[in-house]
Amino acid sequence: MTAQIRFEMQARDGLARSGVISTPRGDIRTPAFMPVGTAATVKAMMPESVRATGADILLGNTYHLMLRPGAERIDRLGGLHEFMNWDRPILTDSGGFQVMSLAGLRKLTEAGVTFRSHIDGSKHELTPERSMEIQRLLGSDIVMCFDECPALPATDKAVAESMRLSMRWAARSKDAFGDRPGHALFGIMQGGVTPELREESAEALKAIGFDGYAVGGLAVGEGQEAMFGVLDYAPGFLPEDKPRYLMGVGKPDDIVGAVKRGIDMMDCVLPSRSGRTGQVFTRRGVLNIKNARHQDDPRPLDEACSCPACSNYSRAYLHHVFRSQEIISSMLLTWHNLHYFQDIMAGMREAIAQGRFAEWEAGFHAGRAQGDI
Ligand code: PRF
Ligand code: ZN
Repeated sequence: MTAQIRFEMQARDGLARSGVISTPRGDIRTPAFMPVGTAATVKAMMPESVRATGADILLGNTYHLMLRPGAERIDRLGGLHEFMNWDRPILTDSGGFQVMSLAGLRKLTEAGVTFRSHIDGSKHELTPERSMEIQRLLGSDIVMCFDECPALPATDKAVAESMRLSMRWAARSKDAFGDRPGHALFGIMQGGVTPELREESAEALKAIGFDGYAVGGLAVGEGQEAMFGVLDYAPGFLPEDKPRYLMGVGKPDDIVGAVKRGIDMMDCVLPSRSGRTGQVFTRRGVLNIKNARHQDDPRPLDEACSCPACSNYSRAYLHHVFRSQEIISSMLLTWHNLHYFQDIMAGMREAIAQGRFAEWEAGFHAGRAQGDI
């Protein structure tokens, strides 16, 4: 067992990087995609199945788990890994972002945020100190700073004030986190789509000093072009030798574009959520299994995919169970989507290691341009 969390960069190709984050609970191969296990489950998947898709790490949520079943309860039951039967690394988000998108009646002050639960309307408070405590009770391996993520578009003044508040909260998060060997604390850069604010935020985080650095505040309605615009410069403000995590991204082409620009980690509900709504990601693009054109189709979702859904079931069957609202539909489609996302990550890691990322990327886009899926 390694006592500390370390990032070893093994290869670079252009701005893309590949490496390994080693933790006491196992290695995280980067670039890494983290499936979202919001409520102590990746919906419709057993943890061993999530592992079989190729995931090294899951994401959990402070906001959801503090409300139900409660962080102190999870601690009493042995921590989140034991509770949900996932013994590999877990990264937890800090709660502020979910409060802003899900909770009712929010009140933001210098101290933190008070809000009402989206589940039962009960009143709660989150501060940097309480978020660090909850993430410690959960037993999170990679803890995120408590931050505020403004919805875009917003005025420069509003984005600047919000970013500076997040930087003060980052300093408080670091103080409250303390010294915890084997656990990492990541800072979160904010600053919207304004280069000066992104740079100021990065400088503030570097002065505090973190084990890794997230790019927050993107994929909040600005569109891919604006997001890539920020990713063209923002990773360059961050230390070379620490992992860089793009929060809440994204579609396959967002992920590929982010890795190309120097991002090492990502998370998104897209593959799992889409699995439950019938949206399927394949090497040739997106299809919706609900569509009647699949009802007589004996082919798999993706000829080149080795997941159980593609190995053992036809599109016709998957169409049928989706239309019949059978639970196996969510299970198989989620499995396929997660497997495909992990295949993309594995493909990029290998290509970066071999110095042929550009070729791999051209193949990725060419496959999607074929149409007729
Ligand atoms: N901050 C936190 N979590 C997040 C984000 C953020 O900015 C985003 C933005 N896409 C997703 N999740 N703490
Ligand atoms: Zn598949």
